[in-house]
Amino acid sequence: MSRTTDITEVVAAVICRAETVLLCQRHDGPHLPLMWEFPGGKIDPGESPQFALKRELAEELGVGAEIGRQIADVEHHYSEKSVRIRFFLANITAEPRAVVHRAVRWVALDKIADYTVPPANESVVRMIGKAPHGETSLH
Ligand code: DGT
Repeated sequence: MSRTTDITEVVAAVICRAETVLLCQRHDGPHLPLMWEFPGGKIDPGESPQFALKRELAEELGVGAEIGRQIADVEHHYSEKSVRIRFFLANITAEPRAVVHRAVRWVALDKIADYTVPPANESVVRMIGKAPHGETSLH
């Protein structure tokens, strides 16, 4: 079997609002416990990345969403699995609720370094921490 078939395809949303970004805390568990991730999840068979991300944001945050451009494409290998995560800018239509996460929080961009993120997210966090406002907004 080729290695690429073992990669889990994931999408995640970078949702910025007034110098903050939405981070979601994972539950205490075996995989990435209590880390702060961007909302999103696995792409189901037959879904486009954008469709999958809209579905995940509805399921995880209880909101509608507008998906913007892709800002990063990261491959990461955990000991037990490999993921490819595509990160998209997005806007949401309502205040998010922690439907599946332990907590959701709007984090000031200059405080984001205080949050422990999954290793696969570190380059994206550095990028948005430095980006001028116009580059993280959808329009
Ligand atoms: P699972 O694997 O079905 O037990 O459930 P999760 O919650 O571990 O996995 P899921 O469906 O959210 O898939 C996302 C995978 O990507 C998971 O291995 C965690 C990893 N990941 C790394 N950074 C992020 C991120 O910023 N957002 C999300 N949603 N996943 C991330």
